[in-house]
Amino acid sequence: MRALVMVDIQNDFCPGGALAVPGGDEIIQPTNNLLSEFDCIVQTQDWHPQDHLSFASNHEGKEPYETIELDYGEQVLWPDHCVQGSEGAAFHPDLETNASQVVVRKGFRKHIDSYSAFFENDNETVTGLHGFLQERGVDELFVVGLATDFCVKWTVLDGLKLGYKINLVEDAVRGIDLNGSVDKAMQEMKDAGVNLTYSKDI
Ligand code: VGL
Ligand code: ZN
Repeated sequence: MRALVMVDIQNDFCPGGALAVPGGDEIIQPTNNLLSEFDCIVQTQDWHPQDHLSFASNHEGKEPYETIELDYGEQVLWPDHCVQGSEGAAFHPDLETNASQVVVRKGFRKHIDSYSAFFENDNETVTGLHGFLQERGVDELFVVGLATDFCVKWTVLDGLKLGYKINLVEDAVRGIDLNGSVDKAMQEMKDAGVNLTYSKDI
């Protein structure tokens, strides 16, 4: 059984948003076109408290895109984005969300960032998505969304580790691209065994 996973298609990751991904809104049409192909549709939603540790504004003297070391490793500091309940955290208004069966929120714990749809960045705290998919008999995922080099990448890598067959829909993802991070992410996902596909082929 297959599922579509739409990662973080939220206003703040689209042009005009607080952490805009170049061309982020271009993925909406191909994503909407895919919905009728799936019986199981999942969305993730980045959902941070205002005092979240991933915001540069919460670290004296730090600017967005600098990095800090945390217990769980390196953390990129971001502009304030996807604050719980804000317009920026809402799904893009053109995204068709009525068919979504579950929304997985992530990044709501002040002290842990969360890129992957499966685990928070400590690699330990679970979101519950794996349990949901297992109970639904899902063994193959089609992943679309934002951003290729962060939340999409970690969702794909964790999903592969958990044993799912994973298809990345290349025309329905876009990246932030910090120092070549999109190319690096694509390589990491390919090395880990992702299958690349296009929305028109699904
Ligand atoms: C994301 C950076 C911070 C993403 C979320 O959705 O890729 N990136 N929070
Ligand atoms: Zn975030």
